[in-house]
Amino acid sequence: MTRPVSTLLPMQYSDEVAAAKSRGAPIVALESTIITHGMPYPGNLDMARSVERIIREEGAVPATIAVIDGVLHVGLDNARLEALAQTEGAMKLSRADLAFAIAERRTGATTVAATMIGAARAGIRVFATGGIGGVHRKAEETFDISADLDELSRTGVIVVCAGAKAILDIPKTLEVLETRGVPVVTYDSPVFPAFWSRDSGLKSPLTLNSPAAIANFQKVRDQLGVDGGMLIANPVPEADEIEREEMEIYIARALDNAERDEIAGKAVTPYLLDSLFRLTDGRSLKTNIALVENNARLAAEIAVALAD
Ligand code: PSU
Ligand code: MN
Repeated sequence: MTRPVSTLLPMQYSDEVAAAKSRGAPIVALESTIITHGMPYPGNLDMARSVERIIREEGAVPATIAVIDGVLHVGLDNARLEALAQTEGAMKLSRADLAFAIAERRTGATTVAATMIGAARAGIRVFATGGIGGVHRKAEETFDISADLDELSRTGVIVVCAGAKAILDIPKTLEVLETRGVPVVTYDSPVFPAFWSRDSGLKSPLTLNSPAAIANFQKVRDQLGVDGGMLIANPVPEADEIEREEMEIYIARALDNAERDEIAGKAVTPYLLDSLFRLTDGRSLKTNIALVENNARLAAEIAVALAD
């Protein structure tokens, strides 16, 4: 059972999220593109359930966001989560087409950008994901820069990720974030992580060592009236990482395949992730799941610290 938030906006909270909102409990938003376009079934469903469980264990409430039959859901009950994980042909929604999917009564998964918009509308300040979109390699030719970066600059949500995916041009991604005024804070490490690996070879712009310090930084930003989002980079646990040098070999092959198959636009990131899954015999997926779980835990801790 869910209830409408407003008669104007077709947005529905799950019972669990509605209850959390009414008692002011910490909530962590979760995206759904990672479920529909980022991982194969049934691993995607296991991942979606385990991140929700971790967030509850840490004393917060999970809110997975998706558009189902034209309704923007903030929090998915079990049946909806299960159905979404098996939906083929769901749209991949960003700022440009979130409203389109609602207007046309479609079903679509939200990327980082669209999830931030949904979270902000629902008053949720913390969001956990795997890796954000960024500036693609050869962007100087393709102009392929994820709308996630623009969204981070304008929407006031803290996004916890494992860095930018190593398939991207990470130095250029950090440059764009700096230009747009997005704080990039690596958790407990001086180096910026590269998703599957703990070290991108680049120094992190900022470092903080506790959820309380991150919450405090956000409070000062609020006091100063500095709006927009903030990126928290949380390195994948050592036991689960794939070293950068090794990953780079697979990435080069995946990028070659994408060029050969003339992949462009929204299809690029899902294509590369799937290609890497196969090139690494599933290891990249195991690492991907481990880092999302790790991010869910930190995001919940930050949400709890913000509520204090
Ligand atoms: N991180 C993952 N898996 C994913 C994504 C991120 O581990 O599937 C998704 C996110 O939804 C992110 C999107 O917003 O990829 C970026 O897509 P693009 O590069 O087309 O902007
Ligand atoms: Mn793109």
